[in-house]
Amino acid sequence: MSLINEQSLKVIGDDRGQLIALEGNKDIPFDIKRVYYIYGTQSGVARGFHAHRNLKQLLICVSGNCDILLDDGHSKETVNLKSPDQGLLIEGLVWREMHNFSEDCVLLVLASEYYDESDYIRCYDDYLKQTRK
Ligand code: T46
Repeated sequence: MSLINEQSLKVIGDDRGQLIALEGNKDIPFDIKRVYYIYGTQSGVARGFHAHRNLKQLLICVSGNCDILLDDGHSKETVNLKSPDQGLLIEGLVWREMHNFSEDCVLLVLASEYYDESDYIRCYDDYLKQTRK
């Protein structure tokens, strides 16, 4: 089974342009407790390099593009997020890295929980141990 769970977001368009509306527990499979966005990432810089114990997230590149690498401890897959109507759902114990941010990239993230540093696994060796329990 693929690690990449892409969600095609419904676009409401008319002659003025496009609009996408996302409602928790309707358009996405969790209640939205937190929203954050990443932008201005310097060329050649990668982010992420962690997994989450419980968090569910939907990632959307609302401008520009970037690569998201997902790793379940057995296999790795990379998806290029490049369109505002393309969502990437990440749930479960999955290691994630973000690479190749375009200069204009704005990565919007909808999250199922409030920020909690104790939910992060930031050491890859610890992550692998967790996946092999
Ligand atoms: C993820 C990927 C896709 C907060 O204070 N509140 C927040 O809601 C977040 C997300 C971060 N922070 C603080 C924690 C760090 O001191 O902001 C700093 C940078 O966070 P971090 O290094 O974790 O950022 P990324 O880009 O590596 O990862 C982020 C999310 O943290 C993570 O949950 O899945 O984006």
